[in-house]
Amino acid sequence: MIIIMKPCAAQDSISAVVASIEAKGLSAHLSRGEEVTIIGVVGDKSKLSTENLAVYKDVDRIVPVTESYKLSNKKFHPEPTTVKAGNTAIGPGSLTIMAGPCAVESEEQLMCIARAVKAAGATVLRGGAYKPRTSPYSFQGLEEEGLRYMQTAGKETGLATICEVVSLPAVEAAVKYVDILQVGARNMQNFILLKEVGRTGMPVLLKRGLCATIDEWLNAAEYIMSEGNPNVILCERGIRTYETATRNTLDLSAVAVMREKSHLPIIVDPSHSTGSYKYVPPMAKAAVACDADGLMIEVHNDPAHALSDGPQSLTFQHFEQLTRELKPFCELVGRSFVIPGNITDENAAFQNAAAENIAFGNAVSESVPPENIAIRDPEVK
Ligand SMILES: [Mn+2]
Repeated sequence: MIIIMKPCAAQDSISAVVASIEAKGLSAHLSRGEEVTIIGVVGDKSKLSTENLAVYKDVDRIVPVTESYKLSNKKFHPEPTTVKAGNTAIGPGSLTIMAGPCAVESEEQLMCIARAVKAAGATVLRGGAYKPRTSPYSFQGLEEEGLRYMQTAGKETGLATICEVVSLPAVEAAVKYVDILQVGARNMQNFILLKEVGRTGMPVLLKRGLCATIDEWLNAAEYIMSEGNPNVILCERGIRTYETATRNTLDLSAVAVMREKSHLPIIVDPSHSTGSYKYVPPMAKAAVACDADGLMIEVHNDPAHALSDGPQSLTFQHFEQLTRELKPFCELVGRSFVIPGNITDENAAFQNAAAENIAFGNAVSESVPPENIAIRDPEVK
């Protein structure tokens, strides 16, 4: 339930209600708005009699919260939440772009991508060090070595960093190196992992499961928040439907529904949801137009030779073009978005280097799965 205090309720009155809740062994969560303060109650509410609370001074009304998720519920916290990570803040008023390779492949590769995405307006560097792949024979990630490269790239560019964690040892390692932990779609209901990332207190990006309903997704967020961690960012990354023309089906209506149900920031991943670099720009624009707080986009210096998710990765050139095209959409929805630019020449040099395969070395390129190359346009063969 939530207890809505009268406008300008005295602090003594608020404290008295909180004390009575805590005396019954329940927890009280305060949300102070501009006009009213809301007190959310978490725990077995049968221990509390609403009649008793209603007579407390300055209590306006008591509203039951029927949803099983409480801390992530907008009724508990009507104002939108901003999550701070590294040098950036994810929430209302700005558009956050998280960009980078699907998988961290080498230090040089990550550095060149980090510089390119920063110049184009990204403020968060993504990169997988632990890759939960559909096939056990696919590249599984560089693990802690990849995390170290993420930290170096973050320090050198000033970008915040995000990396997926797939196990408890991965959480233990990642907290030392990156700014945001990501729980991937396949682990959305790995409740042990959710509790563990909750206990870190670090920002957590929670991707929606392939077949998860919005209620299940918010309950997963609740697992993290109930460990005392309010820094949860939601990420819509496409759901499984009967459609096979795209990798998944991007459910943009989830952004609108989340705005109504939750105060947590929500970002959209047009890369994994579509599976093709061609569909990333239009879906990215649609996500900004429907008021998402940010985007997560896979960018690679040489998509045809990417060790993971090459077909859906944008080149530097495509990514720069996309962020320029996103500017007017940001203005329409009242979100600030800055493109620092100015290192274009440097980017071009990196792309040339990639083309000559310096970043990878021949050993890696020989192991490229042929389907990664075949699926790309003739222009990037
Ligand atoms: Mn990927």
